Amino acid sequence: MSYDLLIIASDARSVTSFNHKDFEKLTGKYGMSAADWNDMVDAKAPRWTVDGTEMIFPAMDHYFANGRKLNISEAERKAYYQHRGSDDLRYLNGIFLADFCIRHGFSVEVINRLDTDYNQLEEMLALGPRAVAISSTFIPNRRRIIEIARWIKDRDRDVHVIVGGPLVRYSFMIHDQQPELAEHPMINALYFFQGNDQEPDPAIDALVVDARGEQTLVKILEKIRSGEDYRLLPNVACYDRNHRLTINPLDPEHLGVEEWQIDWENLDEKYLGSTVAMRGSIGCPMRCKFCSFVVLFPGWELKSVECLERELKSIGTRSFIKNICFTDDNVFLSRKDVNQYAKMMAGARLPFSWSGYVRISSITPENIRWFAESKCIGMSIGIESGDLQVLKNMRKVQNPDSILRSIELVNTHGISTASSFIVGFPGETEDTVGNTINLLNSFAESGPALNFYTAWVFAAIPLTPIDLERDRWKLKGYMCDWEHETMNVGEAHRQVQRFHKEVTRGAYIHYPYDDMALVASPDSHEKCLEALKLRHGLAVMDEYGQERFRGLTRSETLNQLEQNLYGARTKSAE
Ligand code: B12
Ligand code: SF4
Repeated sequence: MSYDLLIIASDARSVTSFNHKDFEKLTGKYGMSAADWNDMVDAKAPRWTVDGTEMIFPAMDHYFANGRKLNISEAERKAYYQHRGSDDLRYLNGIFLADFCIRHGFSVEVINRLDTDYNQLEEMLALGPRAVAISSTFIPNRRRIIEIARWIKDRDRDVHVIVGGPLVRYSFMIHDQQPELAEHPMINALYFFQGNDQEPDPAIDALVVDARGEQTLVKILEKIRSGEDYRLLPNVACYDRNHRLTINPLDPEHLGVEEWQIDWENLDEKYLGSTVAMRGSIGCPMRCKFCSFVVLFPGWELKSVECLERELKSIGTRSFIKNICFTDDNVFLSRKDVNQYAKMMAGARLPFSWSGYVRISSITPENIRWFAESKCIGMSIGIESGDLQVLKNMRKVQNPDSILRSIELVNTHGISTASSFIVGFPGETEDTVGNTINLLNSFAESGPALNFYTAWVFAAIPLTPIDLERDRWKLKGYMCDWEHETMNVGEAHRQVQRFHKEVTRGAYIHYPYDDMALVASPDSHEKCLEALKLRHGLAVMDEYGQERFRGLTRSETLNQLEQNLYGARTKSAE
């Protein structure tokens, strides 16, 4: 049996597959090592680990039940993660492209996460796809994509490997608008069409440079089916017989946000899971100065309330879907929109819970009730900084007082938050980071919900609004090799470490597989909160060799954690 297309939707290993030794040469001057690089690119917070396993709650159960030992097999480890449900999130790039191609008459398989499904890739390749589409949405690194493409070609020389999505589009934009960056080592490592990439890579047959690209993909599949050459199609980049890169003329695709509705009711269950991603808009009307997304999609289109309601109800017909994640930064953007959308969702009595990105300024005492009634269990919030001036520099219109009020309001309605912060934006100093740390330490803890955070080192991405204001901030360098008037990347990295050490309450280090499960946990809020605090302390002490956290030694922290989770079973010493 053969089929038309295999789609690879994500690969969590992608961010850590840089050659950090190369980068060490660049950023050594800021006191950064290759290991720092690993942590920085992945926004890797210290996490409590035992024998290499991150101590998410089922692992803790095992550890304490076995006299503080963790003898688990790889299969058990995987089961722990799956048990928590979030492993079953199906990404929207995979769902959308599959639905689009199927409805254009092609047979399609999807690998949702390559990092956990390498065996599946082997099996799917054995079934003989005509083409493999590697989506760069969640593989934002040229080297990793080439690695995957070569792996595929080693097993099937005849399959057509097509790459598309945001990384390819962004690469094209840099190549087109800032060709002088082609030799910069980080730009080169990350993006296509730059210096090193002028050498052809025989593993990739074509790259689609359009911001969307699904229609071009369908045209490529049609050509492959009829045995014709697709390399001259508009929006396609490939290498010619003389090994020269050719980027064909563009023919921008425009499929309005309401023009293509995924056929949620009929799409085969194998493409969906208990959690699916969906979107209510494309683009964003804001212009935060660090943001590269608005470079990719400068416009903004929002689905109407009626359209979104129809879509949500059609998802509701699939009883196995228990949760949805909105992928937009902005369905819940302006207050007026939020009121309409939240009210509609509350009224629709949908059979699943949901989470999404919400802007702090759009949350009000009135609309939060609708959010809660519509079973919103989690909000992702780009807070970015706790310092008013840095927020202004970022063009992020919010202030620390309103952030605190909103977090409390959201929590009291049982909605947990995952907030993200950027450290090192122009204007950042040790003092402004201190203000951000104070903000987090001031988050209300009255519950019943919980708060998590991620802290990123600022990246100076070409073409973003801040990149276009370099002189004003004396900004030099690109990506994670930068310095400006008030900080450099090495200092920003150290400030992120300080962040983890000094945030001692309010919000806790995010463990990807635990957070949503904790949110749904039947345990009391006090118990979950205390466990998060103690685990945060263990992570910080182990990572930074700190002797005490919140006044407790490591051994006292471990005892309290066991006591907190299992009462009488406490051991007196480690
Ligand atoms: C949601 C989201 C997340 C969530 C995902 C969970 C969820 N609920 O789905 C989380 C928080 C986990 C996440 C993580 C990361 N994300 Co993110 N994320 C997004 C976001 C907001 C939506 C992505 C999405 O689903 N879009 C909807 C789909 C349908 O659109 P799409 O992917 O663009 O695909 C369309 C086209 O691009 C095209 N297409 C896609 N693939 C292909 C392939 C071919 C062959 C063709 C022809 C076309 C094509 O077809 C689709 C339909 O038009 C985007 C920004 C945005 N609004 O798009 C950032 C975005 C994708 N993320 C980004 C980044 C950098 C990351 C991280 C690497 C951050 C980090 N350093 O850890 C990680 C990656 C983790 C990993 N390796 O898996 C960048 C990607 C940049 C890039 N690839 O070059 C984006 C674009 C944001 C930005 N700053 O610009 N992310
Ligand atoms: S960070 Fe989010 S809100 Fe700001 S411009 Fe980018 S997508 Fe819009």
